[in-house]
Amino acid sequence: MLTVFSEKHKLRDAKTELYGGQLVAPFECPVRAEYILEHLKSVQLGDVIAPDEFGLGPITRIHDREFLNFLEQCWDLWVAEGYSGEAIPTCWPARGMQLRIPNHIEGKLGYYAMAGETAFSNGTWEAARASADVALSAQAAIKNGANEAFALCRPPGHHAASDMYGGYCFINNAAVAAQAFIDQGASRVAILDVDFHHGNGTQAIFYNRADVMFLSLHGDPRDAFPHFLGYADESGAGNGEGFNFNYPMGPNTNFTSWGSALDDACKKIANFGPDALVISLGVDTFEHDPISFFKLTSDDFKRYGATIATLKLPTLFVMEGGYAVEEIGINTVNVLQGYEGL
Ligand code: SP5
Ligand code: ZN
Repeated sequence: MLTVFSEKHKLRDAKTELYGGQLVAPFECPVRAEYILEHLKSVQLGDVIAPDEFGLGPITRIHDREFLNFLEQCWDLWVAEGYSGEAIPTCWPARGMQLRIPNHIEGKLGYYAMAGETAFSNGTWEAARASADVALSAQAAIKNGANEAFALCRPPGHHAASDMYGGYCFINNAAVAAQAFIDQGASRVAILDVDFHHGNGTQAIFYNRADVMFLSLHGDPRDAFPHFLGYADESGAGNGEGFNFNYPMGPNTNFTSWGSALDDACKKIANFGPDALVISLGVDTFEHDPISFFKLTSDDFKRYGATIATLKLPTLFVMEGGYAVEEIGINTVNVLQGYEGL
């Protein structure tokens, strides 16, 4: 399987994450991508190529211009205030307040952020753009005839919506790639999100659309981040009614129940008959993940990769979360090798 990878991911290297009332070293860190790359090279999964540059065009098909301008200017505006730490929002437009975009950076951060754990740091915008280029390059490889490809994206994307960042995500790489398939002539695309966390950004982006089906297996929002989306009764709206499927699951969910949810999701994908499948691939479902509560084993990742392959669809794997860094390489590559039937 072809992998696309950019060294520019290293530019996303925040020093802080707000966790448990303290500023800690971020769970979403550069070594994650390095360990995945190292492991897929060691098993000779296939060629590893650098991405092409696609510019902002395909990104603006998903994200608002003003939001992208904010991401581009965020660090400079923050530094101009004279702050010495990283940019973390402290004030949000909560119930009953105005949804107008403030001038001041503190207000802009609150307006555009969906969560406060994600600190905006120098280099974040450049890394996020390169991450989208990685997804678009892997998508292009499939458009040009490859049956499958792995976009080793970092930072991840599935929590980012058209005008919202957070949950370690800035640009929704999977959504940008799915839209690229549509813009190049695909009639239907399915996005299957197997990250531990609900893909709230991806769901929101396609919620009113019938051409992109979204399915997500995740920790129940009553118990898990992002807490405010991902319930089972969110089925789509307008034209998109019946094209959104959520499978929330509780603490200690193992492969028996998780695999049943996957089987059900795969049936829905097969009935939908998409031209391409995008997998939002997070391996934070792992039993030893430090911030999640599912109990998948390293072998389970291989098993579900094989299940995804039974759909026999052109398949783009887009890297999302996974924070047990010692095992992130084996777990990620197990999905890809399971898909390849190894
Ligand atoms: C892409 C992705 O996986 N983003 C996840 C962002 C989660 N950030 C918030 C984590 C809050 C964790 N609280 C867990 C308590 C465990 N003791
Ligand atoms: Zn996650």
